[in-house]
Amino acid sequence: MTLNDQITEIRSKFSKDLKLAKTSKNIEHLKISYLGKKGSVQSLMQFLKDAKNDERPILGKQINDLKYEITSHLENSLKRLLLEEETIKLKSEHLDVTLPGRKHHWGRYHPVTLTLNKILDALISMGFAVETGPDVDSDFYNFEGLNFAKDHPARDMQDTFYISDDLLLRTHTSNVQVRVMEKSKPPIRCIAPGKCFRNETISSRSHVFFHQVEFFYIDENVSFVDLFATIDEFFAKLFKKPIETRFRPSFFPFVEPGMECDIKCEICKGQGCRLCKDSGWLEVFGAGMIHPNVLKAGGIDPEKYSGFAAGLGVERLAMLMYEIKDIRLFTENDIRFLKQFDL
Ligand code: FA5
Repeated sequence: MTLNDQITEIRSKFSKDLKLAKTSKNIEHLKISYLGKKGSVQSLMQFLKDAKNDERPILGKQINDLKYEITSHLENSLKRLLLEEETIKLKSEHLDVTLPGRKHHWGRYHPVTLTLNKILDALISMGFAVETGPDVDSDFYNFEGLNFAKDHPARDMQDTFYISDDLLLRTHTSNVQVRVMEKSKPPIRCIAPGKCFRNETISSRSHVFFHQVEFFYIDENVSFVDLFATIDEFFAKLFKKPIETRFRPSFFPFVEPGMECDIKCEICKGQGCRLCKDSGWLEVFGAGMIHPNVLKAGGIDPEKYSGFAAGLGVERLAMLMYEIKDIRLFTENDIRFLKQFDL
């Protein structure tokens, strides 16, 4: 086959291949297969080796012309395809900078946490220090050390979730009292916040899971007067406005005497509603002078020391502070409810 025949064949094959090339990558492959070291145009150099001296410049020019022709076709196609590819890419990555941004949703404190923090701030500012106790505790710390004998009927006041004969979910934060007494010497000013569990019927004011804050003070000559003064000061700090309270004598085996404290229902302003069981008052805590048997169980001499203790329900206070009508709302995790509370 002559050089001319070969050139014609390469040209027509190249023209077909070029038509089939649809991407810049295809063009790169064509460049290699036609103009590369082992490409079809390069293979024509064989003709120059075997040609006579006077024919060589003519044949060389023919090969160079073909090379130039193929190169310029490839360059034009490459430019066109690169432009097309860039346009497609830009379209697919289209960014509308005028669109409004996505809103970030900030987390908030749960209303029970907000209330708990306010209670702790008030009591800490009055000289109390925070201690904690376990949610799963022994019968001793939850009951026996607190003067509830094994068969004491007062155990029925707090329906208990038992894990075994001796282990239970604590029914109140009073389980911290004897623990703290065992490891500290009076004067003791302690606050114990935490979760409590009772096997009770759930209603708008009571739940099986709730929070309490226990606070107690033990020293020489602590009296009922100290308890009342502390409660007054505490409410003034917590509500930052006058609050109507009511005290009723009550029985708890671990205090003597004992009482319960009610606050005027903020929801119905004392008129009576579902939350306060139409009484106009909501029970928020129990309190009293620590029973000598409890001081003894904690290793403190009741002849020398006395103390008061109180345990308040955090959800009940939160309901009054934020005018929430149903305790179940705290655990339903409804974002519309939770979004309403701010520091
Ligand atoms: C006690 O738990 C005592 N440990 C309180 C105490 C401490 C008395 C120290 C004396 C000395 P009581 O069962 O009344 O007492 O509960 C205290 C408060 O916890 C109640 O006033 C109420 O506010 C809250 N509470 C009790 N049960 C529930 C419940 N099921 N759901 C929501 N809050 C509750």
